[in-house]
Amino acid sequence: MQDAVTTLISNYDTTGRYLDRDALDSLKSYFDSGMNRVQAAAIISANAAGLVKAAGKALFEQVPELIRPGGNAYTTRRYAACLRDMDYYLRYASYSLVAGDFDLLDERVLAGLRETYNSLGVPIGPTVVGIQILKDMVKGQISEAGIEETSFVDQPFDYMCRELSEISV
Ligand SMILES: CCC1=C(C)/C(=C/C2=NC(=C\c3[nH]c(/C=C4\NC(=O)[C@H](C)[C@H]4CC)c(C)c3CCC(=O)O)/C(CCC(=O)O)=C2C)NC1=O
Repeated sequence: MQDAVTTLISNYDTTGRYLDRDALDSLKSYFDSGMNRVQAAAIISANAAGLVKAAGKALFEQVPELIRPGGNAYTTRRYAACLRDMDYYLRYASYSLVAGDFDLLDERVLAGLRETYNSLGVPIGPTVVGIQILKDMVKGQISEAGIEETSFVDQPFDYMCRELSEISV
């Protein structure tokens, strides 16, 4: 599992180079955004249960077929599994925000997910909608907390959506 710093260092180490201007610029921007990343993770941790509940509610309002007979989130067990998956996406997004890297998303979340979802008939499109709703809710809370520049928050959520959609083709 890599973070922004270990990824960068291992790239330079592979070719035996000292850190150059590009490396230092990218390290500087990682550390400059560090406090905001940590604060974003703190806000997510403190509000996780409420965020997952609200995002699930919004998803089922937007795509009500999911919780009707025949829908993939129909029955209490599958409804709960769906919210649990939303909780996974949120928790791993918070780790990835701190790490400044997607490696842990590949390794811990996305590996083998397509096969699992396909074999259980879990629809990718609505899952992506759910992740986007989570993202927007998180961004709302983060800007309420006074962080003006929230675009860094998009990255892990968008990455998971992109990878999920691509591998589902
Ligand atoms: C931390 C990494 C990780 C992920 C991501 C993960 C996902 C994951 N979701 C699963 C199931 C599931 N996932 C869903 C999710 C949904 N159904 C919908 O209609 C919605 C679109 C969506 C919620 C947004 C459902 C309903 C199931 C149960 C499907 C079934 O058993 O029939 C399963 C099958 C095993 C199980 O039920 O626990 C896995 C492995 N597990 C992991 O360890």
